[in-house]
Amino acid sequence: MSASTPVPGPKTNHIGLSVIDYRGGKTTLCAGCGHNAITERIIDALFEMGIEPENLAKLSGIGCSSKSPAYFVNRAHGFNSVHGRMPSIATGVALANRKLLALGVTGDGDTASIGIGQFVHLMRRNLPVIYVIEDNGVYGLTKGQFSATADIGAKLKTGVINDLPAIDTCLMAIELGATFVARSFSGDKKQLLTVLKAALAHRGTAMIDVISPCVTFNDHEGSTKSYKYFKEHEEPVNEIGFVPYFENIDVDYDPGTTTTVRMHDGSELRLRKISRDYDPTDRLAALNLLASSHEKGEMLTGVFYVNTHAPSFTDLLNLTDEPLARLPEAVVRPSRKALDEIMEALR
Ligand SMILES: Cc1ncc(C[n+]2csc(CCOP(=O)(O)OP(=O)(O)O)c2C)c(N)n1
Ligand code: SF4
Ligand SMILES: [Mg+2]
Repeated sequence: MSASTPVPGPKTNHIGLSVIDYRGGKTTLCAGCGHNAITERIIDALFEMGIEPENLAKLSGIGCSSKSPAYFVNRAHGFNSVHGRMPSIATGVALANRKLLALGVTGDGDTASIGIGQFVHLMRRNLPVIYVIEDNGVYGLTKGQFSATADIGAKLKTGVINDLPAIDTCLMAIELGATFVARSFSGDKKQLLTVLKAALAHRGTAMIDVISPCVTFNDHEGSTKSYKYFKEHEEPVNEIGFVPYFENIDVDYDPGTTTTVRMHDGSELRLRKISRDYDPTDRLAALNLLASSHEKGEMLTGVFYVNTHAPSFTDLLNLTDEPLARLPEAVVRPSRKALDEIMEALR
C-alpha cells in the first residue's frame, strides 16, 4: 500500500458507530460458556440495528447469565438487580422513561425458579422489554444444581436424575400475553442474530429463550442442554428472515410458504415454513405446537408467536410522550393548595 492510500476505517452502522462502540468489559465467564456467544450476538444485533448506546437500559438478576450485561455496550445504563427481581426493575425503567430500550438478560434459575412470580406478571403486562433467558438447565453460578427448565430424565454430572417436568418459558409467555416469543440456541449464530434484531424492532414483551450450554456443569452425556445434544436434536420450525426498515424492503419471497409480519418500526419479519404447517400469528396454534412438542420430546426453535397489534403496557397507561423521569417538578408535584385540600379532606 502506498503512503497516500487511505486506510479504510472500521465499518459503521446507519448512526455512524462501529461495532467497538457496542462492546463491554472482558468476560469473566468460563471459556466456551454459551452465555459468551449470546453476548456476541447481542453486540452484533445492537450494532446492525443502529441502537444508540445511551438509549439502552441493560437489566439483569443474579447468576452467570445475569453478569452478561457487563460484557456489552459500556455506554448504556445498567442495573444488576436482586436474584429473580429483574422484571420489577425493568417495569420501573420502562415506565419512568419510555424512550429507553429495556433489554433484560436473565438465567433459567433467575426466571423459572426464584423469579417465576415476577416473570408471569411481566409477561401478562406486555411491557415493552426484550427478555433474554440464557437457559442452561442448571444454576451455573452455584455449581450446577438442576433448575426448573431441566428436562425430565436429564442427568447431572453426579448421576442425579431430574424426575420433575420442565417449565417451558415459551409456552408460559404465550399463554400469559407476551407478544413476541422465540427459542434459539447460542450455537446457532444466524438464527439467534435474526431473532434478536426482530425483537429490537418489536414494541411489547419479546421473550427469547436461548439454550446456552454450561460447559462446566451441564455439557456431558445424559444432559439435554449440552452442545452435542442440542445440535443433534434442534428442530427449527421456521426459517427467519428480517429486513430492517432502513434497508430496501423490496426483497422477493414466496407468499405461499412465508408469513410476513410488519414490525412497529416498519421492519419486516419473514417466517418461512419448514416442515410444519402452522401460522406464528395464531396464538392457539403456537400453544398447541409447544404443548405437543413436549409430549414428543422435541427441541423446537424459531419464532413461535408474534402479535404486533396488542397494546403494550405503556400504551394502556396512556403515558405522556415526555418521559416521566424528565417531567419538571412543577408538572409532577401537586401545588401547596391541592395538598392542603387533600389534608383537609382527611381530617
Ligand atoms: C435470594 C438469593 N437466593 C439464592 C441465591 C444464590 N444464587 C445465586 S445465582 C443462583 C442461580 C443462578 O442460576 P441461573 O439463573 O440459571 O444462572 P446461571 O448461573 O445458570 O447462568 C442462585 C440460586 C442468591 N444469590 N440470592
Ligand atoms: S459455570 Fe457454567 S454458566 Fe457459569 S460461566 Fe461457567 S460455563 Fe457458564
Ligand atoms: Mg442457568
